Amino acid sequence: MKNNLIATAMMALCMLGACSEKPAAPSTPSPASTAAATNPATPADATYTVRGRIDGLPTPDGKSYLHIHHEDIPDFKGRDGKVTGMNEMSMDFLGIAPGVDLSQLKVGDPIEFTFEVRWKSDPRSLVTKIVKLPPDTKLRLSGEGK
Ligand SMILES: [Cu+2]
Repeated sequence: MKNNLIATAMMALCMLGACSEKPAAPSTPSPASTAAATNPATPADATYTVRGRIDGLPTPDGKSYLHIHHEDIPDFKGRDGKVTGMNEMSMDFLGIAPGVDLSQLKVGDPIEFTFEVRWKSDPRSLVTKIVKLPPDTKLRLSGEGK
């Protein structure tokens, strides 16, 4: 009985985001994760369109991913559906939809991108669109002019 209570309390903590997320992907992408990226098993829980700057691009050896320093996402919803917001951060995006062309992008490019979030299936985040912004675009990112 006591153990049940502890387990319940720990589950509640997890739902509040107290647990750290599991690593998003194995170090080498497997065919299964590629399949998941192109054919998610569940509908998106939310979709966000955000501005940011390209911090890194995927390499064929799978050692680097699409890395974006994104602006604040004030309407970001947590696993429980409540709006928690997400501060600006530099973040790996492992899921990239087949229609997204990364070939014209380079590190440092300002972009506006759209990504879907799925809490119940992989990929956790799936980038579905990237639009390049003018090179002189001022982004609200730390270390850059407001
Ligand atoms: Cu983020």
